[in-house]
Amino acid sequence: MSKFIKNTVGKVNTTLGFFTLTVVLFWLKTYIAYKTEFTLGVKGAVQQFILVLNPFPTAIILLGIALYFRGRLKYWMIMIIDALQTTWLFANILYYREFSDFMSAGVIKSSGAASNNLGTSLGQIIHATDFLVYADVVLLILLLVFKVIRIDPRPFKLRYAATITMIGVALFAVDLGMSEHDRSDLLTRTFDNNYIVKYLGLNTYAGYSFYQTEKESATRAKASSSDLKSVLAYLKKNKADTNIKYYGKAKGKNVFIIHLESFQQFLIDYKVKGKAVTPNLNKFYHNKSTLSFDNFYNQVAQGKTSDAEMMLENSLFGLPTGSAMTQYGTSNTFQAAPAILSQTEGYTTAAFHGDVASFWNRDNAYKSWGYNYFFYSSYYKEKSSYNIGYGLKDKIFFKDSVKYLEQLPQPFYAKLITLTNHYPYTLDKQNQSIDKTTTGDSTVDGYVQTAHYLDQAFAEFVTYLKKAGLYNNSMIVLYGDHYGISNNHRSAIAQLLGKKSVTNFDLAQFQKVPFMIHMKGLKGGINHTYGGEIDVLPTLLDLLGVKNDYIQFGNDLLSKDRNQTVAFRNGNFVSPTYTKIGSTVYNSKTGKVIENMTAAQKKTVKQMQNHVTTELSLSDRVIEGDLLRFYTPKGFKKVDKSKYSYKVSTSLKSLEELQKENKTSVLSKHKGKSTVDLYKTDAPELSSSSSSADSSSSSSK
Ligand code: GP9
Ligand code: MN
Repeated sequence: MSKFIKNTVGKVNTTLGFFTLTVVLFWLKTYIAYKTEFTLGVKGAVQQFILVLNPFPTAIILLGIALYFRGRLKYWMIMIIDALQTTWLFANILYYREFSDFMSAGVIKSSGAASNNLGTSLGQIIHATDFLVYADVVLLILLLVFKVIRIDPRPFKLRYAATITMIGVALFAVDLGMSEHDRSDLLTRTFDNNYIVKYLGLNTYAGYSFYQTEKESATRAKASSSDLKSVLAYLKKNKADTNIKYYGKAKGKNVFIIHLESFQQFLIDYKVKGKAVTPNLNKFYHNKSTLSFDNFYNQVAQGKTSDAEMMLENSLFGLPTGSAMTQYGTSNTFQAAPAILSQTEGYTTAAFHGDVASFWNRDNAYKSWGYNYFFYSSYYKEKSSYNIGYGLKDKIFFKDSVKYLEQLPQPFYAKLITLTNHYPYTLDKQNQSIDKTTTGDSTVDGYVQTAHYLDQAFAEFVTYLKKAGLYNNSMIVLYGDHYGISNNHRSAIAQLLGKKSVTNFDLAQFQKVPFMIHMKGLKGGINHTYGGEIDVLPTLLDLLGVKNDYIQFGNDLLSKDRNQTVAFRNGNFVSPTYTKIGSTVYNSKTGKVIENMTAAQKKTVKQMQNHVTTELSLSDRVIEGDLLRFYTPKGFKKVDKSKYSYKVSTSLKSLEELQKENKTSVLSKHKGKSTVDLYKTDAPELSSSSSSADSSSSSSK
């Protein structure tokens, strides 16, 4: 036995032995950091396995570079590479502690470390124990210096070095393959830095981030203010007039944007076995003070939710691939709804969401958009039963948002992003209160159950708004972000719609999502204009009576003379007359293919196609060239991201201070007495605590 130990220890005196020891130590500390410093949301055995595996491939490849060097130099190369990798780990531990996100190349390049206040607060976030990540590097150097480990000066055979590189590459391929299998489109869709680290490791994340940033800054550098000319000319030509009947009707009101996750229009008034799936939303939809749009389409691409958010709050399209919010949200200049409303109308702006802050890069993009507050998962009480899928269950999310909502000075602009109605539409038994559909497609049939749950959660929130006095002085905007059932489920879709089969035209119609605007005194009704997510911001700004000189690609949905051709991100379009999918043109009234088009029809369709292609490409040019940095409308000040922090302690303190100086919050209006008790929910997860809270409040009366 002792011989075995001696032999093994002896191996450390060979190049391969020393290399292996360095790799293992680097792996160990990375893994410990994964577990203790970052919240990677690892779920299930496969992800756990990938996490264990992922530090190895790049460590082997990178440290392996040293093996191509001669003599003693290869040892020092190993140590230099090890120290560099460790510094990247160290920097990310600190950065993550402050921002709940990984450091991106963009942040480093734009000396964003300073603009994110990292420099000033470094002293507060650094712990003495953080330096322990360097322990193995220091130890190995000392062991070499004091010759406890002897340097093996013999050249390392080239073919062995190459074999080690190949092992690294092979392991990388395994890691990538398993990751893609578990989470497809990992690299192209760019959801979340956490994902890249969870699946591919910190080093790969570094490479990925630098590659993306380089690509982006190249286009950015090429762009100039003259590129704006064609954009401005296009917008001038296409701007629709405002509708005097509605202009300014919502001036000064609070604004609620309620993001209905994966919610499609077909759910409105839809029944399963005679029971309405969304009775409360149906009522809201048909309310005489609700403007409801029944030809409103989602226009998202791969960026899904983030594309919807980008369109809704900037009236800029998402990108053909990936997510504009992740790729450009940190570095670009924006003139988004929150910034416009807070700067020009004095609104307090806040986003609420029960997922981690880094998903879709919200933590950075929201700063660029001028959100004063962003309440994400860390702001909510975490309990495993409170979560499903990506995060908090909607009923708990809405209820627990109230304690922050009531502190916002009015008027406010509050966006609440729901989550439970998300693929794969699973819901725990105790929350199921409607039967599944019976198409036999297991990813489809749960959809009505989570939608039903979302409907109930929404109703509970509305009841609270009424009790708290918010219902009558707010404009409540609802929208579905994108489809819930993808086009891959043709047969299930046909069954849901009561058809034998569905055509591509039907699938285009299936992209409708709800869009509703409710406000006391608003002349409501079902509006049939054709529009999409790109049109929301100009519509809302007109209702709020805000002067709109911004670069926006949509048009007020209430305008009488608007162009009703709705672009899908892939260049297809729908309109009241023609629908074009690929090269096939349909009559939008009948849904039939137009076989032999007349010359006049061809000309019209061509014009429509031109319009669509132009608006998409100009919007891309604005984002990819960061063109808004060259255009600041009068009365608007460029957003300074460094002024915003979404750190829990900072926001809570700021809200507390606001209560003293500004007396307009709901809390102030209730003389400092919280309105949280007004909130009633039947969420079973809260039943024991809420009943004890109820009994304690009643006994104190
Ligand atoms: C995650 C949530 C879901 O935070 O917004 O995004 P999606 O998968 O719908 O794009
Ligand atoms: Mn979504």
